[in-house]
Amino acid sequence: MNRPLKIGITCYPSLGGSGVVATELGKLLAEKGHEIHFITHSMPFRLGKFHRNVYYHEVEVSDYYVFRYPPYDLSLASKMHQVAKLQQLDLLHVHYAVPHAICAYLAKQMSGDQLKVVTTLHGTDITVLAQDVSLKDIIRLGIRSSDAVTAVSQDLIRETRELLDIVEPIDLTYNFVDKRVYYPRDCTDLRGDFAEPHEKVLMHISNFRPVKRTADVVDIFARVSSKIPCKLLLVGEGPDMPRIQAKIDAMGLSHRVHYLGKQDDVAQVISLADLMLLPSEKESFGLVALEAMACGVPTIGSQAGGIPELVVNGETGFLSPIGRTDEMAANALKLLTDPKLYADFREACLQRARTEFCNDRITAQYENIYYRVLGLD
Ligand code: GMT
Repeated sequence: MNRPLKIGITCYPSLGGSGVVATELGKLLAEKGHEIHFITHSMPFRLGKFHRNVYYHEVEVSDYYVFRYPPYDLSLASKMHQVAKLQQLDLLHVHYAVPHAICAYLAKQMSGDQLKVVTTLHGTDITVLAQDVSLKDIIRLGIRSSDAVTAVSQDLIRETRELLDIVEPIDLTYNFVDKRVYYPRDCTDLRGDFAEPHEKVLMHISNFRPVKRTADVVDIFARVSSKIPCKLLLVGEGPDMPRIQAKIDAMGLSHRVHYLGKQDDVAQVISLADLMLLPSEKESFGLVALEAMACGVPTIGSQAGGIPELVVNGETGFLSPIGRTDEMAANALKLLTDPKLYADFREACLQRARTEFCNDRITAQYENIYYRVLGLD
């Protein structure tokens, strides 16, 4: 049994799968006896109530009048150093390369080499930002100067190597769900608010950005609802939402669609669904497909990025080439009209989520990485 660690965690606290994973990881590590210090610009939104061994340090940014752009990155780096010194942190675990890996690098310069840095890549920090010439070299510096780098799928590792010429090792650490939170919830009462007993429920959850291809969600639903009675539940908010609402209206589907907006209790919401739709253009992992899998809900989606590492085509869902909404709709209908097939998929989902992507397994992988970089393995 190795000693408990003091770990600083930095993430985007207010949005996205990366913030969710970082916050859940911090809470789980704290339960295992490690001391966790979140260093972020606001309280991580999944942190919730008071947790033993969890501390929160807010980064304050100078708004001195000469600054056209307030220097958040420098304030974060200073705060990381201050917290590391005061709390005698063993390491900083930063989620998302920009600017967090660079800030951790600066903090390490201030604190000394004993402060180790672990960087987790989540996707768009590489697939989008590493293609931006104004950021590419500094992202490479952040990655190369980290003591360990992890990525949430093999596909993301491949892309990081290709885009940034990284030859150093990158650990694969898949995302996870807490099995005490993500399981099929009883929705007997609630489901009636959204669908009649004979209707199927299709769901999409995202930030409604172009990369999610939410227009494809509507196309798939239109095809399915032309064949069987069903409802579409849209969860989340984002820039494409007005366009999607207009498309739904124009297709005469408004009476079949419910807009739930942003929701916190995702496991409860997902348990309302029969199918999750994830036809993304790009997805380094696709956390929502895992959340659905853990609630026994198969995913119909695209073969983009890391999704095939998570959703086993023909076992826990069906995957098609990006944009093939005809095939996706046909697969949805196949599952929704065959109760035996659906029951098999549901069981396979629960099994896979509880084993391959279970919190105990992935948390232990991160701990092994921490002990390794500290020379305590
Ligand atoms: O695009 C999003 O959904 C948000 C983004 C983020 O930074 O949180 O998600 C990325 O990280 C998630 C957690 O690791 C992954 O599940 C998503 O697949 C990934 N998004 C993309 O690759 C587009």
